[in-house]
Amino acid sequence: MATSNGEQVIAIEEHYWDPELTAHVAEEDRGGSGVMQTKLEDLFDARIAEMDATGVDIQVLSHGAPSTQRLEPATAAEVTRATNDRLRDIVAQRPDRFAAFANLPTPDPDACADELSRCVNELGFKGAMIHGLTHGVFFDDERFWPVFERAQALGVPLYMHPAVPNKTVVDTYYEPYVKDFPALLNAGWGFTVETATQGIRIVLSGVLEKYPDCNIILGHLGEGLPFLLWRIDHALSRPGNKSLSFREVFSRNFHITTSGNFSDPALMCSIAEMGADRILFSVDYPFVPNAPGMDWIERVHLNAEDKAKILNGNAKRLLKL
Ligand code: GRE
Ligand code: ZN
Repeated sequence: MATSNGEQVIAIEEHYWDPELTAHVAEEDRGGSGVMQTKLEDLFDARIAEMDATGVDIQVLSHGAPSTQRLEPATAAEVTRATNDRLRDIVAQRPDRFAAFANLPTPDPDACADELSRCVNELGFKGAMIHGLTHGVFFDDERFWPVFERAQALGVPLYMHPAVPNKTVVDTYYEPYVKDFPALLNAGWGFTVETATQGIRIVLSGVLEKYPDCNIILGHLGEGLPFLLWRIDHALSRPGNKSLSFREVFSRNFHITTSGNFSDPALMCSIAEMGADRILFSVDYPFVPNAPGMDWIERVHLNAEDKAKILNGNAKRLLKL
């Protein structure tokens, strides 16, 4: 295991599916079927064999999109608690290979902060992951601010993951192309637009002024935001806009991961904007296989110190692994 020069490999956006949770999610909202479903639901055999074969030491497990974000409000808290308990049992079987991010019952905002505390304090989880909007509401909504407060108090990060966009967005932006290019709605583009928007809205909301030690993680090398940071920052500083340094907040509160974006130029841009201390390795298994991610990070042109931070050091610090 590990890389060829012995560096431990921690991958932090690695998905699974809980069949009992999936039963509560509408079929068109589920992000996979067939072979993908088999891989998502396999936790121990094919998954660990592929980790062994490619050198991934630890997967920080998270549910696939949309996780618990589209549950009915009345049952969200209960279904989410049961899902998190089962995830704890999975990690407990292989604590040497797995850690976990909590699912939060966002359809019932008042239940989220306490579930985060329970997951961190009692189940040993390392943070939480949110998948897109909750019944049309972004996570920067003030109803979710207690989660930012709690994450800061607990010292754990909140990972903003994509989900398939709202129907109105799909119809207006993508509809004529979806039949021939279904991935346009997810990793091909729709995911990126929605999650970059979520990241920007979190900065604009002011929640990170109130909870300045709260850490936010974005996957896919920051959903394009490092590349656009200068332009966003410059435009939002023009007269007529409220006073806010977008760059300052983004650089202080955000970390990004390499999930599903194994691009040398995109990584170089991200390091130039954010620094190697803010970049964490991840694959996005099983939507993306481990091998291309591991091949890429092995050969990418970085000094050994920065590579070690990206492969494990930053994750150990941010997730307290
Ligand atoms: C992902 O995490 O990358 C993902 C999903 C669901 C569908 C497609 C996809 O979670 O790429
Ligand atoms: Zn993912």
